[in-house]
Amino acid sequence: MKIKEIRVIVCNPGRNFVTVKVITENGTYGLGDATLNGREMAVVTYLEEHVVPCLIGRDAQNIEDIWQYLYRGVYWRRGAITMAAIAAIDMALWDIKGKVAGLPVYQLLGGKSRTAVTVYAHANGENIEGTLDEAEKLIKQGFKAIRLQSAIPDLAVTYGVLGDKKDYFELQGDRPLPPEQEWSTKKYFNMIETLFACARERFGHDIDLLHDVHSRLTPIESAKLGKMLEPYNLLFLEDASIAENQDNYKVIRQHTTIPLAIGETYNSIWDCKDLIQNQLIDYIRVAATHAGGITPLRRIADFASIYNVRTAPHGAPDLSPVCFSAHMHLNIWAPNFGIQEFVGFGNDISNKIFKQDMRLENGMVYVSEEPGLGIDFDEEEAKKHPYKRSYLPVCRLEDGTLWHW
Ligand code: EZ4
Ligand code: CO
Repeated sequence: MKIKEIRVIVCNPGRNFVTVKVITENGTYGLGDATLNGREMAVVTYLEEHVVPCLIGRDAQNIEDIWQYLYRGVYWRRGAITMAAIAAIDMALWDIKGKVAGLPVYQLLGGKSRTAVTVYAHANGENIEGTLDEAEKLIKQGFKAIRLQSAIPDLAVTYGVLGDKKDYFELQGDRPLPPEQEWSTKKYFNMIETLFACARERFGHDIDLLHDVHSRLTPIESAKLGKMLEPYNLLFLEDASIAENQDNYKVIRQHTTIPLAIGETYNSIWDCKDLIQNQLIDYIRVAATHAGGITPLRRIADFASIYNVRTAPHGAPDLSPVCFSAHMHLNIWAPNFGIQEFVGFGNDISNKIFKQDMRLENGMVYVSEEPGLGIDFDEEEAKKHPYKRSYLPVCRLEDGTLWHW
């Protein structure tokens, strides 16, 4: 089953998505996601210039060998750009294998470990009340787990709550240079405990609550936050401190029993290894798109399972529906699956481009039963919504110092 052609298509139904289509000689094709938010075109070039020429004529059935060939065969291993490129090829090959077998990908992984996948939704607000009003709407829709983020009073813009930059993603053409946001740990600490205290008072203790620090805190500040939030029983605290210095998590762990989650920026099992085997985290959040695809995510999940670490794949709006679908197949199989981040199935435009039949019911998502990943891609529709240069925000302290982001 030789690979005949590989197409790399960038579209923007609101966010940029890099989609890879691997086509075999007999016409079967598979889809993969190679989106690297804010650096999309670097991955496109990596694929077109360096990966595609190596794969034409190779047997699409040998997923493992192709993965090893692209990973080990390159002297320059790892890195976000390389791993996003490998990820997209890997997903597409699993998609093809499923189509050939006439089975959804989760069946190839070992079948279902659960009936559906519990997801957590985002409640973002300009203030505590606004965030809790959002949370209430989500609870009424049936969500059982909610991530709470609130803007910090007296700061220009807080990450995850874009404030006056909310319309950034509505802008047409190339977007302005990175939006700038402010950070003050002192002001954040004045707000954050109240947010969770009010949430527990208003919603009780049955609902699962989560929070993402976006790596804004030093380890000792994270430890303090963990202790501060312990009474409110969070499902996990995400990205408490920066991901590069994993010793941070030893410091945090010494001080607090709050469950910790990290990994959305990790590119390989090597990035996860020490945190997992030292049991310094409770949830590993690697994304299929950013850590090399389904093949390595399965390996990471198995490795994590022997150290009591559960999976909680990244699910932000800049991961395409192809990645979400790949996560769904992994989630429904992984014995140590924890929870999936979920921001909806996309807008009207993206739903015309990416066609899928996953469904949300009572805070749980049901996997597609179609062969392969269960997702299709309308190239003509995609062409109507071309790439727009966009950036992630940067973060400064109030005196102008560039902070963790
Ligand atoms: O900042 O996906 O948990 N979700 C997040 C996201 C990430 C973006 C980066 O591209 O932290 O909002
Ligand atoms: Co995050």
